[in-house]
Amino acid sequence: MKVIAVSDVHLGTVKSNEVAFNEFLVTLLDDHQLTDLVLIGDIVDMWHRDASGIFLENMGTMGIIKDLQRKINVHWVAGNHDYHLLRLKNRAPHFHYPLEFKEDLELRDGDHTYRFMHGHEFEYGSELDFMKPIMEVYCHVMSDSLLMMIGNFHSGPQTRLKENLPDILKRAYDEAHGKPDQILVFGHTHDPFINKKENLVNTGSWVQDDNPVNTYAVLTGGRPRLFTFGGEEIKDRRKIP
Ligand SMILES: [Mn+2]
Repeated sequence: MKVIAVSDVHLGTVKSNEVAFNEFLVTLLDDHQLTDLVLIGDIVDMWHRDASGIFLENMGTMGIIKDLQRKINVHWVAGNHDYHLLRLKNRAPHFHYPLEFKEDLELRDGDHTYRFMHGHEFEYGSELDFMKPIMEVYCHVMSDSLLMMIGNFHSGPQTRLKENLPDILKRAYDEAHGKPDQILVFGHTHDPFINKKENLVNTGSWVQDDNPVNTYAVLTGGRPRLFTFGGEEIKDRRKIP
C-alpha cells in the first residue's frame, strides 16, 4: 500500500497553484506503486467561488482525478472551504457523484492506521458543532467581495492562524496521542510538517506565498514522508508540542 495525501489547493482562488497541482496529479498516473490518493479538504474553495460552478471551472483537474480513479482509490475528505461536498452524498442513490465525500477517513496498512482529517476541527475545537452549519452557509453565500468586506477571513491561514497555531497543534497532538499504531494526517494550517514521533503529519498547501508550498505526504509501511512537488524531501522533524 502506498498512499499520497494532499490538501488545501483552494482551486478557484487567485493564488491557487492549479497548474502545478494538475502536473502533480498527472505524475501520479505513472506511479505504479500508488494505491490510494487522499484529498484532505479545501481542494476547491467554495467560499470564494460559486459552489457548483467551481467544478465546471476546474473540469481539467476533475478529469485527471477521474483518470486516477480508474487505477487507484481516490478519497475526498471535506474541509471547511469545501464542506458543502458532504451534503452531496445525502442525495444518493438517485444521483451518481464520481466520488464519495467524507468527514474523516481511516485506512489500514498492515499494523498501522492512517487517519485523515482536514484540520478545521482543531481550530474550532468545542465550537465545531456550532460551526458546521456556518461552514455550509459560507460555501453558498460567500464570495471574494464579501470576504474582502469582512476582512480577516480573506487573509491566508499562515497569517490568520498564526496566533492560534499552537492551540491547533496541541489539539492535533491530543487527538494523535496514545494511539501507537496510528498516524494522523491533516491540513488546514498551510504549515507542512512531520513531528519527531512521526505520528502527526500536516500536508501543507498549494497556495502562492505559502512557504514551503506545493507539498504532499507519502505513507508506506506505517511511515510518513513529506515532499515538495518538483523539489526536495522535507526531512526535518518538528517537536510537538
Ligand atoms: Mn481549511
